[in-house]
Amino acid sequence: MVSRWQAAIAGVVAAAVALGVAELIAIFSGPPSAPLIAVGATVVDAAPEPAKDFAIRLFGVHDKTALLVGTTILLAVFAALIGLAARRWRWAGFAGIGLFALIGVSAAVTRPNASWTAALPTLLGSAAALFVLFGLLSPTPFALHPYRQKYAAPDAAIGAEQRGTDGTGRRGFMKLAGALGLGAVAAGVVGRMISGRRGVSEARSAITLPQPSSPAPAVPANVDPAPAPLARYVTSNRDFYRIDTALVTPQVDPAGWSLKIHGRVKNPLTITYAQLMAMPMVERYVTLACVSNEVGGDLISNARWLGVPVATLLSQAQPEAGADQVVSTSADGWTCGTPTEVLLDGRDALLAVGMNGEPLPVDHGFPVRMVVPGLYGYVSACKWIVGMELTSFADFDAYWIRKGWAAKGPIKTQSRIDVPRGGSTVEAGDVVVAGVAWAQHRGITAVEVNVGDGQWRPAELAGTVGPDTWRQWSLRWNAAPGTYTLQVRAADTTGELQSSRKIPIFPDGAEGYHSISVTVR
Ligand SMILES: Nc1nc2c(c(=O)[nH]1)N[C@H]1C(S)=C(S)[C@@H](COP(=O)(O)O)O[C@H]1N2
Ligand SMILES: [Mo]
Repeated sequence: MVSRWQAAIAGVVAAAVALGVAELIAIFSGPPSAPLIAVGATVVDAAPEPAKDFAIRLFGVHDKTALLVGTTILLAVFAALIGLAARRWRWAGFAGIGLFALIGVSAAVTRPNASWTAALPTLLGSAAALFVLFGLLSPTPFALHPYRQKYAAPDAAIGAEQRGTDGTGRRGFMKLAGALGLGAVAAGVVGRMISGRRGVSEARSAITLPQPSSPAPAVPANVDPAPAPLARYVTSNRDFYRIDTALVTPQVDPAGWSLKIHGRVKNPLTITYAQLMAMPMVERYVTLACVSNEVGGDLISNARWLGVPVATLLSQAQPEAGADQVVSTSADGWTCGTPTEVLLDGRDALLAVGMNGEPLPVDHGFPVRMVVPGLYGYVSACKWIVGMELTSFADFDAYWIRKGWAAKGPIKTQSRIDVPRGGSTVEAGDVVVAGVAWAQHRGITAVEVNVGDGQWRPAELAGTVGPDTWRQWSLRWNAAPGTYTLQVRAADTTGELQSSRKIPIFPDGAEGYHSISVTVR
């Protein structure tokens, strides 16, 4: 019989082979069908709000990586236990691997839009795992293999004390296990690489964006006050914040893309990418913000979007009276619900195909996403959009609403200090305090800064193209040596002053003044 250690290693190697083989099969059946991704995605969707909150607080933007690493470690521990159990009882090996296969297959075939082929990576991976597990656990591992003799030969020379009790040799076992483990990792890496290549980045580069029939307003010269602010008025695609639940970015080919507008409409319709691209396009600057942005946080960015007004399509579909919610569905099954009224009130709500002059980046929703000025992303900014269903708020709760977030998500008036950085030391004298303020679709009218003396001084506002974007502000402060707490607050066109009450992001966005500490020397 192999030793306990060898049995545990056999279990882990079998699991690695299962995942490696699964990644290779997933080249054909699609990355979301790989068991690690399918199970991870199921966990993400099922996680209750407190668990998700905890993970984000602990791992920040690395929460998805943490989930995958955590799942892999758990899997390795269970695999070792299965190896140990199978050493005694053969049936335990079958049962253990069978259980994992069941979990993997159930997760993979129940992902949105999954076909039966989604079961293949797990099934073939598990078959390979059974073969490897029992091969390694046998008294003469893979003895039937014709090349077995080659591995066994050098061992014969190393003396009985170094060999296993069965005479096959510990070294031979480790070599085999190591080779299989390495092979499994290589298979996984190669599988992922090929899947990545088979993505839609080529289809994306082949796209030429149409000219807008209604171009974006010219950006005034004074939107970025000197000295250069920390966040530019227009965020580059590369720097634009990214938030979504996708463990692997959905790869949606524009050639096969269509958008179905259905539900409570008089005239259900389906449009293709070519049809959408042929429609009159408008181009607008809109600042997106995430409801999970903490006071002072950076989950907010501004871009120039090119797209078709949502209202154009809705008016073709003709919503029925009482259909007060439009539920957008992403290719990966994520949903968000937007008030029909907001989409029809004349604001520049777009089905966007372009971002800062380029086709939408894949991470930001290629080929088509929704952008709605004034609403947080979780109720409006559906990426990889494939469907819009007219329904009512009474009848349907979208993804985040089921987890307790507010059904309606208007963006709150907020402001942030970007320079100086909190906790930094600056030279006494003329200090520039600067940052951004936002109140999308209402527009910022004033920003005030308190440099620690209780007085609110008006900051200078930089230019803007309109109410749908954030706005830079700055203040010259004649600072004497000391330590100060700086605070900022903004007012919007409703005349309302930003709320000073400190409240957390859940359930409808944080409130409170951004406050930093600065030392002047
Ligand atoms: N398909 C899909 N679309 C989505 C999300 C998502 O998880 N899946 N997240 C939303 C949220 S919460 C935000 S804040 C914005 C962020 O868009 P960005 O990643 O382009 O900045 O996308 C929205 N659209
Ligand atoms: Mo968000």
